[in-house]
Amino acid sequence: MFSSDGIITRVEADNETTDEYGVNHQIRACARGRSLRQRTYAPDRLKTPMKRVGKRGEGKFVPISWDEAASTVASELQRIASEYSNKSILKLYGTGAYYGFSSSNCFNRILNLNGGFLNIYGNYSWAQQNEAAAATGFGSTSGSILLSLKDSDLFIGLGYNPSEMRQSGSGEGYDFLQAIKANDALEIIMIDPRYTDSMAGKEDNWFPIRPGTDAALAEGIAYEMISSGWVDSNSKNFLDKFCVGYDKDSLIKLKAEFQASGDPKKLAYVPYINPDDNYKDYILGEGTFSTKGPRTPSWAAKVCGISETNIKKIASKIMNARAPFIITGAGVNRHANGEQAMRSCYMLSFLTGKVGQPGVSNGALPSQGSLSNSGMSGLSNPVKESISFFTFPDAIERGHEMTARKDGIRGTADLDTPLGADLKAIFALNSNALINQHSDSNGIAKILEDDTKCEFIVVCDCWMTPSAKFADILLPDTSWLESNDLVNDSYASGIMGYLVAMKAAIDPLWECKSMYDMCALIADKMGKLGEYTEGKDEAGWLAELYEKTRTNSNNANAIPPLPSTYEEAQKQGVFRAFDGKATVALESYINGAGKVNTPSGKIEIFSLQMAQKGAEWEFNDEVKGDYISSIPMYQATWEGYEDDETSEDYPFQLMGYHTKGRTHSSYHNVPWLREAVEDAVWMNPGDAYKKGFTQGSKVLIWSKRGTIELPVRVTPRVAPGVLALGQGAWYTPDPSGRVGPSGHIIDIGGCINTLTRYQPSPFAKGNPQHTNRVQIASA
Ligand SMILES: Nc1nc2c(c(=O)[nH]1)N[C@H]1C(S)=C(S)[C@@H](COP(=O)(O)OP(=O)(O)OC[C@H]3O[C@@H](n4cnc5c(=O)[nH]c(N)nc54)[C@H](O)[C@@H]3O)O[C@H]1N2
Ligand SMILES: Nc1nc2c(c(=O)[nH]1)N[C@H]1C(S)=C(S)[C@@H](COP(=O)(O)OP(=O)(O)OC[C@H]3O[C@@H](n4cnc5c(=O)[nH]c(N)nc54)[C@H](O)[C@@H]3O)O[C@H]1N2
Ligand SMILES: [Mo]
Repeated sequence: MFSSDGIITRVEADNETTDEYGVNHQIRACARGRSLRQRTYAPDRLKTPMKRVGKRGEGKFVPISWDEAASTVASELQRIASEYSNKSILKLYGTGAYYGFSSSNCFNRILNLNGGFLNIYGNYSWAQQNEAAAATGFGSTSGSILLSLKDSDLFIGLGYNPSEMRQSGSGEGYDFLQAIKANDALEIIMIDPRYTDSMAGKEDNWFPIRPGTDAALAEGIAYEMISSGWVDSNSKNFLDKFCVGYDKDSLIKLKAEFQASGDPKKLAYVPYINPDDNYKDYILGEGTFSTKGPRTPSWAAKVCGISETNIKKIASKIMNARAPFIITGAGVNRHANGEQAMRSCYMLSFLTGKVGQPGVSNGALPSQGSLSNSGMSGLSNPVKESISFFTFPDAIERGHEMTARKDGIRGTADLDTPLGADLKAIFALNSNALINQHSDSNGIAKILEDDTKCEFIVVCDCWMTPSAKFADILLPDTSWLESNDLVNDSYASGIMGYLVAMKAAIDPLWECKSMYDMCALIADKMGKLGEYTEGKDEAGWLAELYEKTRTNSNNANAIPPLPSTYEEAQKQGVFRAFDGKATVALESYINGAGKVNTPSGKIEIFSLQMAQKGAEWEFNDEVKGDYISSIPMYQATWEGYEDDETSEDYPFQLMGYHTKGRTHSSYHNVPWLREAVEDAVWMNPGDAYKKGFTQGSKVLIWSKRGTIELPVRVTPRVAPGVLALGQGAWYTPDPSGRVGPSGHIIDIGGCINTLTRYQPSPFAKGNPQHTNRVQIASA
């Protein structure tokens, strides 16, 4: 970072160290990091606190003093808690600022000093896969570390794109590249509707697949493995010993064992164990599944779009591989059937019977290295109830009646005790999920416009985003180049973990304040300043948190070692640690005597929790695919490939992907990046020809929920029948009020969430944002 007279003039990436991979490689910045100067000085930076003057969402504000902003927030917080309930206050999901000290924990402190707030569980990234993996018996990011690819001979990635979504010189994308370079014998198969940068010639085969149909592919492969007798002679012992639910016998045995256990927890599951619901019968179309028919490759081919021959080819490669390493990426999970799709793909690894061996993984995302930084405590929250992060619109409209049975509410006394409060205040902190990153932007805008429903919205951001326009009070944060802080690699560093002792490059711009300082002002107005600061100023907190970080045993291997004071650490800047062990997923379970964390203690092909919730919870019959199956099953859903209801009016499947040009909506307002990475919808040449589109021509895309306008990129890099659009562009209803074919004002910003549907997934109540049916025409 170069600055003169307090102004940043140039940003340079990490050029310290000798840059040896696996020793001290450089954490080189991606395009986003390199564009920070434009981002920091963007014309739409929030410069002063503001309050809304027009209709909510109109974007009309007037500047106010910090004193007025803090008083308003403090008094509204107190009013809403006493007039309604602490459960009426929500801190919205938000990922814009990860750093440690001045994190959104500052807001947790003031919200908790006010008596607490409604919790959320889950996240937009991994909601469905976290539940799928937990139900199976592991963590969704507990896969073998990429270093162990050296022992593998076959890699299969389903919706796995580390080169674009884990960039930077220390990211998983770089690890992946190094790992495949180090193993010439490795065969690479990629399954994705898009031809991604993770391929770009490095793959042996790309099989384009229809979005939301990976489970069908997995079942076609499973059929080959089972019907050929391969499983019986190669992996049946493994499945019997480490898993439950592969066949009927395993479930009969489990049921008897649970019945005899006398353990009330186990006894409670007994009514839900139905041995007829077993994976083998389902795949072969036997037993109670005989009416469904077998899940043959020819059946699978019709659903997923990969030919029968190719499905058989993939199956035989898996059977013949010495050490198959399979990863199912989170693109597969962000669908209406994400939970079951992930579980189905995990099956491919377990069917081989080789999980736990060198070079083999369990289907989950690979484990990462990490150094730890200590954060400030958010204090404890007296409110015990939580909603899924995704269901805040429901909590506004009908929070009082939401229950565990209908809405997956957690922390209530029982399945039918209602949450008992509507949402009245939202704190959107480093979040654009209020409008832009949530589903159905037009729908949520309509709910928020009515300020008698949610009465108070606070947005703390650095820029005037689509969500910021919906604030009642806008709090301008310092950007991280204006902050002293201690930050780690977050959860996504790649194999090398690191810590950065940040030193502000410039002073806070305009009237921006750090979250720590703005919350101190609010705490003061609440009469809780002492409890908030615990008698420390910013430097005091940093010194204390640094000391905790320095003595954390997880950081003992940092290079260089952490010096004794925070100031010295800031001089050094970056600390790294690379653990060279080729850690293998579930190694200790398979090769030890332990258990996994499921009710049965085994890998659950038949999930007891899913069986129970599937039977107890209430689902909507009118929503195709709204049910939970006890075994992994391909689930045809609303607006999926097989949805007849929408196929005529909305013939294309549309999925968003995480683009190199942004982090979600962050960095959208950086002109360099808009120039570098085009925002256009990808369409297959055959489809474009039929529509008569030429390269770059403007198109309208619409769903039942909205219309967007943007250019088309005609490219064979996307499967026929599928449209792909980088997610995160800013929702911008045409100021001239032009209405599109959907009957809504056209979003000229091209935000994919103008088209997506708000429909929580069955189990996780998560975001199905890659599942959409749309129509497209020339603009
Ligand atoms: N259709 C579709 N929608 C999606 C996804 C998808 O794949 N498709 N992906 C989903 C996923 S995985 C996620 S994680 C969510 C992400 O959703 P969000 O967490 O909302 O992420 P961003 O859009 O990056 O918004 C972060 C906000 O933080 C602000 N910000 C950045 N730096 C700072 C700072 O230093 N201080 C403060 N106060 N604010 C700052 C940014 O300006 C931005 O408004 O989106 C989800 N939405
Ligand atoms: N550059 C950049 N990096 C990012 C982000 C960003 O916005 N920009 N966001 C970060 C965050 S918070 C997250 S959660 C991660 C998200 O990381 P991911 O969830 O992995 O990202 P996606 O792009 O949604 O999906 C990955 C791939 O899955 C494919 N895909 C989508 N649907 C299907 C399907 O049904 N089947 C198959 N086989 N493939 C499918 C997509 O085409 C894409 O290539 O990325 C992180 N990294
Ligand atoms: Mo995410």
